[in-house]
Amino acid sequence: MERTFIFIKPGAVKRGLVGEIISRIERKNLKITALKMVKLTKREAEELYSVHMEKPFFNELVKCVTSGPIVAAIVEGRNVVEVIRKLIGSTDPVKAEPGTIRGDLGLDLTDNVIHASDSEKSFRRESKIIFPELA
Ligand code: 3AN
Repeated sequence: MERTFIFIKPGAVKRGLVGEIISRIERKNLKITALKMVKLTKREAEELYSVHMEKPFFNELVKCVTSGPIVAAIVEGRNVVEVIRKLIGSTDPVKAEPGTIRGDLGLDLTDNVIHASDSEKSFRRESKIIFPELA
């Protein structure tokens, strides 16, 4: 069965949205197969977002995701990479459709509620940073 990696960003954890977000994922009939609350180190955050290293928002992004604990999960289900990306909505919560996680729960572009891998290759790379014991 296909798997993907997600993490709930520090702002959403602080706002008490973990239950709401996990519940939306479960209600879609996707399965949470691993779950962890951690505070990312600067190095882990830089590795996680290494594809954005040259972007002007890179430092702000690393600062944001290391500002407090995140809740990371591995999620399993049919076409889960695509399904989760649809559930979470567009990168900018202002543009994300109502009904999506970012559309309903977010407003900030950097602290945009949740991250989800955009491919199986990204899933393998990203998940082993947080769940090395499962690699
Ligand atoms: P997504 O998370 O929807 O796959 P990416 O991979 O393009 O989006 O960007 C990774 C993260 O970088 C986003 N989740 C967001 O937090 C941040 N980000 C993307 N674009 C911008 C931007 N223009 N300004 C600030 N932060 C951004």
